[in-house]
Amino acid sequence: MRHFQHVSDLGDLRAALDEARAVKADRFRFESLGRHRTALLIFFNNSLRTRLSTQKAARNLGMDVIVLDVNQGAWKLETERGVVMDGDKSEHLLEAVPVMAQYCDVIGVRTFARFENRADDYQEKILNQFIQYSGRPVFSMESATVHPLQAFADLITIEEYKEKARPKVVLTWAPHPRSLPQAVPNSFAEWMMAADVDFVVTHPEGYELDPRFVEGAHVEYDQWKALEGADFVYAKNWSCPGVTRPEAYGQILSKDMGWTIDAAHMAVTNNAYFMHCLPVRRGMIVTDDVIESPRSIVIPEAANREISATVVLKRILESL
Ligand code: AN0
Ligand code: CP
Repeated sequence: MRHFQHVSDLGDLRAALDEARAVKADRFRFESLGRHRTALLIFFNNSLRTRLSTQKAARNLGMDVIVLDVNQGAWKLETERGVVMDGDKSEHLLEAVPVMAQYCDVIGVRTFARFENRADDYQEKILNQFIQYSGRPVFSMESATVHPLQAFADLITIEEYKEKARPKVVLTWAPHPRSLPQAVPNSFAEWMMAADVDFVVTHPEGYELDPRFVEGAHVEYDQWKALEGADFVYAKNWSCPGVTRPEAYGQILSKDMGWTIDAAHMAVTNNAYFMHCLPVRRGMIVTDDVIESPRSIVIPEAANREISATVVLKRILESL
């Protein structure tokens, strides 16, 4: 595997999950694979889990790691070609990317959706410039439209906790005070559609996810109905994807606190496990009692970020 953005990049998903289980059982088994190889992790946006788990994964494989926070210490980067750079941006991505590539073998990039232009975001303009101008394998650490390391960790977690062969997994929108990207729900949907689960998505009108991620998925606008009999509840806020409401792309259409996951919502499920990628806002997305309950698996879910990243970096190293 060279680049990593989509579930299809892993090939056979069953084999990837078996590999994840093997890596988790012995995470240092491949510690000579990354010797004298350097991973460069570039952050345009904040991160706690991705920043730590991806470094840990690289070290499991014996790699060296360099972390760069572009907006704190590096020159501010211009990303548009043809502009007169008379503003606050000192360097262009077209020089910065090939320079960064000189010092590493693999590049991870966190670059959130900017919500300025839907086409730019949905074409993954920034991530693709890294692919095009670095000549290195590039993996998404949450880019404009996808968060594949998260979705892979989520699927590993569901595999570990499921109590039946084909569990019912519900992705539910929940309220949040800020405009958030669609990357997490997009990737979660993409991975659930590829997995052996009964997948249902629920959200208010206007929050329809891009068809490239939810084509063929069961969408249920009544959250209570969607949650009935669920084995896993995956809560996440996202802003308007601009599918049915193009003019509202990236905006907040609802702050309906009736969608917050509380004990009453969990009561209609099949004693479901509660999942969230974190960071989560308590009282908005989920109540304290639900996230603190024995059925909340948000911490083991975060722990599996190290496993998904180890498998992904291992596969990239094997392709070098
Ligand atoms: C980001 C998002 O919703 O995409 C990162 C989640 C992993 N969340 C926030 O910015 C709060
Ligand atoms: N879930 C996740 O990617 O968290 P961070 O934004 O803290 O990396």
